Amino acid sequence: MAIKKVFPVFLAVLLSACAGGQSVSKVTVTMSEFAFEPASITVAAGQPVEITLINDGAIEHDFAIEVIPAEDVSTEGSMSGHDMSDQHAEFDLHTATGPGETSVLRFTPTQPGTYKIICSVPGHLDAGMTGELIVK
Ligand SMILES: [Cu+2]
Repeated sequence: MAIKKVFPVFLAVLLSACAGGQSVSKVTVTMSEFAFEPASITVAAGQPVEITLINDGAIEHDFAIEVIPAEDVSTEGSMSGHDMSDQHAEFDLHTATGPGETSVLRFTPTQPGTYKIICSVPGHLDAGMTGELIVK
């Protein structure tokens, strides 16, 4: 009897969590030398995403996606004076985080696909600092 009463409530909570729309998908990514953890992130098209980037390393790292259709892009706590001298292109998504610091990247992806995440600090991509954002 107890199960019959509780189950519909549990189901309703699950459904509201998955309903998309205005709910924000929150992800925490830890950066270090030279990796993103987790290296693969899966989010839903049309749903706002908030990625909290924790730099657990001893040097600066960033999180960049060169091309991704996205709306409502904003960052918080991104480093100023970040070295982007290696760059030949602008990034659609980019936030730089100093050692021991945290920054936040918010956006809403609009098209399903697999998008490459890199750390654009010179030398880091070559050292294997890469990941993927999967938009379903
Ligand atoms: Cu890096």
